[in-house]
Amino acid sequence: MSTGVRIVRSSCRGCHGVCQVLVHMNDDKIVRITGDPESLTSKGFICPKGATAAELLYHPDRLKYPLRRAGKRGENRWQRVTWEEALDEMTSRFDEIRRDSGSEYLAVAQGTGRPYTEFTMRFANAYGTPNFINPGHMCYLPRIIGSSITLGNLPVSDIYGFGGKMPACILIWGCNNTATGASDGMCGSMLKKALKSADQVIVIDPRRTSAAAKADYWLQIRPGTDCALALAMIHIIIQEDLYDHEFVSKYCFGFERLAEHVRIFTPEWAAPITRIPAETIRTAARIYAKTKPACLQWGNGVDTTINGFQTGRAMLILMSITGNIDQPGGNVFWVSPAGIKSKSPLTEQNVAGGQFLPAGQVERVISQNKFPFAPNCHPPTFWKSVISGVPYRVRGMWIIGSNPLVTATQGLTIEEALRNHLEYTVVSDLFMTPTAQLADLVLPAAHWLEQDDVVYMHKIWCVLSRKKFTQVGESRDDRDVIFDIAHRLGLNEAFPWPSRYEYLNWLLEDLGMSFDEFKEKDILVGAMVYRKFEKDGGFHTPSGKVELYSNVMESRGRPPLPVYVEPPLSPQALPDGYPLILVAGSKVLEFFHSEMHQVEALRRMHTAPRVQIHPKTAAAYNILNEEWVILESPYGRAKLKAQIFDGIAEDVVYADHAWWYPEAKAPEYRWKESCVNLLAGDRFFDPDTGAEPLKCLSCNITKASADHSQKRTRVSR
Ligand SMILES: Nc1nc2c(c(=O)[nH]1)N[C@H]1C(S)=C(S)[C@@H](COP(=O)(O)OP(=O)(O)OC[C@H]3O[C@@H](n4cnc5c(=O)[nH]c(N)nc54)[C@H](O)[C@@H]3O)O[C@H]1N2
Ligand SMILES: Nc1nc2c(c(=O)[nH]1)N[C@H]1C(S)=C(S)[C@@H](COP(=O)(O)OP(=O)(O)OC[C@H]3O[C@@H](n4cnc5c(=O)[nH]c(N)nc54)[C@H](O)[C@@H]3O)O[C@H]1N2
Ligand code: SF4
Ligand SMILES: [Mo]
Repeated sequence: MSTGVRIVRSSCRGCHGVCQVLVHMNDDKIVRITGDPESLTSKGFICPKGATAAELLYHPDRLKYPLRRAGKRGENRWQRVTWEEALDEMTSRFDEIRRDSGSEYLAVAQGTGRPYTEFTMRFANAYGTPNFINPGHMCYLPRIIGSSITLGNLPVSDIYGFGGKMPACILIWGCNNTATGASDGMCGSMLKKALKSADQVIVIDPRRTSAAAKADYWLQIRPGTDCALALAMIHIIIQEDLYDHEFVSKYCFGFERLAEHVRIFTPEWAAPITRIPAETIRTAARIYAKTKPACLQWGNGVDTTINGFQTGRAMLILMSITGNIDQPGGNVFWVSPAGIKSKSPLTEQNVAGGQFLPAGQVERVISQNKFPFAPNCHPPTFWKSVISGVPYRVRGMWIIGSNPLVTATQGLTIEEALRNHLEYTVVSDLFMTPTAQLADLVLPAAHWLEQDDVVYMHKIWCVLSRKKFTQVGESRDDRDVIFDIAHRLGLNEAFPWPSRYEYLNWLLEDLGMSFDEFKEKDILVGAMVYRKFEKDGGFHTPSGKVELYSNVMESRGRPPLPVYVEPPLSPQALPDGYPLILVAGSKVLEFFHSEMHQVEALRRMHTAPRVQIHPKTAAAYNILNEEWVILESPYGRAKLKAQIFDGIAEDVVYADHAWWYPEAKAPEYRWKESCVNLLAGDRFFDPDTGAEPLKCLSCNITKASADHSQKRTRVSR
């Protein structure tokens, strides 16, 4: 039946998603996707990933049906099977593992937060395995957990003006979402608008990002030293009496101890560590404290250092002592729409505040984890244990939406674990990837244009609709597959709904609305209230106050006040031969980590993995713009294309992460060629969260044409 030309609203999931989009259809075919000018969340913005989503959806290489391994593992020989056969096989293998070895012998892994997140953890817990793996330890979770123990909730930049005020000062710290599209539920284009109306903009980034180029102050920090900067700013704000006395005395816990703690952390102390002049640190601290309201927009640059967790805590202290918490134009706690149920019911809110884990899992996981605040297994440690068999060798694994060979560190260890040690691996993905190639069963997952959904994953003030427009092959929503497997394994208590359709209706039932009715509304908005702590009896922390001095940290024998630790993999700490500081990957506009490299339009915009290098350094190393070079660390190497860029310090280079070549020959797709994560070590982790210091490694750089495998160029500084 012809349905003709029509335009339907939905919400994009090209990244973590927040933009409402218009999907232009001609009969059953999606012909174009554009921004929705009437959207409250994104006001018409769309980035290239959103605009080209149909190219990914209809890409000829999409997985279209379940595939069972036919040859040896990793040989790229596959046999098409029906969903029924695939589900039967998984059920019997998962059941056998549970029965013969115990449920901890199955691991469940997911990639970054995606629609499946609500059920992956639930499935792991219902099945009974603590071996739940995801990249959260180095992404967002450190900030969420830090917020949870300090404030009881995650503070977000208030840039929509709901309270009648826009931020007068914006401090962007290790975040680049104005250039990359969106992050952590915030549309970069909306932040850009807020930057225009702010009186003062300060950007703290080792690179001159587009926001830094336009800012009033760009603090070109030495990678990995943010905690020192934050401590010095706290020092100035207290020493110069710029803090909010009323808020501190009424609502903060441990101010005196904080003041005593930061007494020695002067700007003169921080300057040589951070390479930011002491006077600039003073100026930044004064502007941030005096310009009200001020919001601090942090990002993943904060998480991925050896003390990212403490750094986040220091930033929360800055927001708090300046009185910017839950004030219009400051850092606020969004109010979600009333009446919609939590996405993962029958759960308790975990230490990560806002993220929901199934009841019981929190303490159990923590008790097994050497990183006291991480609510998941530590991936590098987990992968090693698969090979060593210590404390036991996990037998099976279900990897949903992750390409860890390329996006995690230790890709070679993961390859070995998948190829030679795990007995049975299932991978759910949209495409064959280097990781999926090592599976025993591969399941075709649904793209966001193939999903009906109630969307409110990141903490945001609204809930959006997402609609299923089409279906390529036999792709299925991950959650439907999790439902099926859970029911087959008898996990009905944790999965009481007959199917995801009933589940979506159940989420909305208290509103008296069905999912079909919700699809017509497209957005539900929460009624924002500010200064909630005045009426709600304070903050959801042990003391009921903002814990500048953290009781939770103290109770776990960890430093209750933030301390700075020197990056352990800096050139200063390593043997000769690796003189450059390596920022190993941040997000880029055109791709989502290892995703979308199949899309020609995006590859035309970003043709190769790039390494940014200062002109003087390039000259010293005799490297030309657009020339292929080899980056090498004590742990590995990668080939990238030089991009001469004067917005980076002379001894710092920045490299794109998560590259592989989907167009290259299977099963490897040349993933080992340009994967900068192979340069990360495996010895240093944030002691609280297990985060890896990806943004402050060290390396050497040489021309790719040099005979590299024979000798390593030694360059003195
Ligand atoms: N060097 C360096 N490394 C990093 C980072 C960095 O900044 N630098 N960032 C880190 C961060 S913050 C994160 S979150 C991780 C991300 O790590 P991952 O989540 O592993 O990365 P992706 O490449 O986004 O996703 C992996 C796969 O999921 C598939 N996929 C996409 N959507 C779906 C879906 O709905 N269902 C299923 N089943 N599959 C889907 C994609 O096709 C892709 O193959 O990487 C981390 N790695
Ligand atoms: N287009 C696109 N959007 C994405 C993603 C994607 O892959 N592509 N991924 C999503 C995910 S999973 C995440 S976690 C978010 C993260 O998005 P963001 O929070 O923006 O994090 P990053 O892009 O990793 O890094 C942000 C900035 O930190 C800077 N930086 C690096 N090292 C340091 C340092 O030591 N100190 C400071 N102050 N800054 C440093 C980098 O130069 C970069 O400009 O983005 C999400 N959005
Ligand atoms: S920023 Fe993210 S949500 Fe917005 S259009 Fe781009 S990919 Fe989609
Ligand atoms: Mo992330």
